[in-house]
Order: sequence, then C-alpha cells, then structure tokens
Amino acid sequence: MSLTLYERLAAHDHRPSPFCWRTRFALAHKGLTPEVVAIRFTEADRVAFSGQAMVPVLVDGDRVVSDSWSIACYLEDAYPQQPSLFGGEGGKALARTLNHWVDATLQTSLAGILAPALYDILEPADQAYYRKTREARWGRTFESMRDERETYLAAAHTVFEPLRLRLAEAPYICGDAPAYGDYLIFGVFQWARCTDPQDMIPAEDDALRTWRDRMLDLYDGLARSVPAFGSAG
Ligand SMILES: N[C@@H](CCC(=O)N[C@@H](CS)C(=O)NCC(=O)O)C(=O)O
Repeated sequence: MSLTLYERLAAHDHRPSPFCWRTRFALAHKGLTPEVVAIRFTEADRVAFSGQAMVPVLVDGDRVVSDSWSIACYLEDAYPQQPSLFGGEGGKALARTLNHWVDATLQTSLAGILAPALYDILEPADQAYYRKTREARWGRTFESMRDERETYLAAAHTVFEPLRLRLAEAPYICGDAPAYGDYLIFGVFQWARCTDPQDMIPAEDDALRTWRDRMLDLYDGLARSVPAFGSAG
C-alpha cells in the first residue's frame, strides 16, 4: 500500500514545521517510511483533496488523514502490531494533554523568535503570505519580535523547566524509550534547528540539550536528514 506524507517546504529544502515533525517521528516509530511530498505555504491547493489547507496530511492507501493528532491516533489504531505511540488509554490522554500544552504554551513561548526566523528562510511569495498571517495572529511585526528576542528567550527557558526536571529523571519524556510525548516536544526544537541561526540551548550539560541530541540520533538520524540553519545540531 502506498503511504504519502505532505509536509511544509521552505527555501533550500528546509523542513521547518513542528506539526509535520511529530508525524514524521510517529511514522518512524511505527516502522513506516512514507514518500514525503513537501509543499510551500502558497501551495495549499495541493492538499485541497484532504478538505482543508494545512499540513501534515497522510495518505495511506485510500485513507486521507489531516491534523497531526488525528494522524497519530490513526497510526496507533491502524498499526496495532507495531510499537505503541501512547502506551494505552491513560498514556493517550496524557499525550493529548501534552499536545495542548505544546501548542498553547511551548510553541507560543517561542513563536516570537521562530516565526521571524522562519520568515527568513521562505521563498519571497511565501514570505508575503507568512508575514501577513503571522503578524496578524501575534499582533506584532516581525521587526518588533526580533527586538525582543532576549525577552522571549528568557521567558521560554522558564517554560522549558518542567521538561528539564523530567529529563533529569529519565532519558526520554516518555521514560526509557521515546514515544509520542517526545515527538510532540521535539518538533518545536526541530523548528528551531531548521530556522534559528543561534542555538537556544547553548549549555552542553543542559538535560534538554542532551535529550535533543538523543532525539536527533533516533531512527538513523531522521531529524538530521534535513538541513539545519544554525548551530543546533
Ligand atoms: N492542528 C494542526 C495544525 C497544523 C498546522 O498549523 N500546520 C501548519 C504547518 S506550517 C500549516 O499548514 N499552516 C498553514 C497556514 O498557515 O497557511 C495539526 O496539529 O496538524
């Protein structure tokens, strides 16, 4: 059966979407290797067949699934013989809670840094679209966000703290082995790796950085298989 993943493309083959990285890792966790089709922001018509305009979109034979959480749930149900993404119903509920925290808090805490950084690696036609939609979303210009980088970074490091506490207890967010909770969080750091010229976790002994290195090595270096913009791995 054919398996195709539609994901976001930036200039020079960068793959910056944190939502798509969750799905890439979920597929690898299930031992699945999709054909990857990368599309620009201004090519939403290429996923119109899914009934919406965003990526990721997974096409598995005649099934079309959009939204990273729906895709993870689909994979868990469709491939039960492969390693579990959630570890049962309780784990699934916790993963969903973490999903909301990542979307509402972790990603938002970094958007002021990473949205302007992503803008810089987009093709000109995509830049116009991205600037208009994101500046409207955040109510600020990219220039004013850039001016506040240090303030955003200090606030983000406070948001990182529960992750550091967890990673002092176990090698992965989900315990001895990685699972969907790790992929949810790693997607954000992969967004940073693909866009931001400065490493936001500079201390080599930071538990978050050690975990990030471990995640970069997973699945034969899946996350390293796309270009990094800066120094973060
Ligand atoms: N809730 C969705 C969010 C997906 C999402 O925001 N995808 C971005 C990836 S760049 C997108 O396609 N945005 C399209 C746009 O802003 O026009 C999920 O978890 O998959």
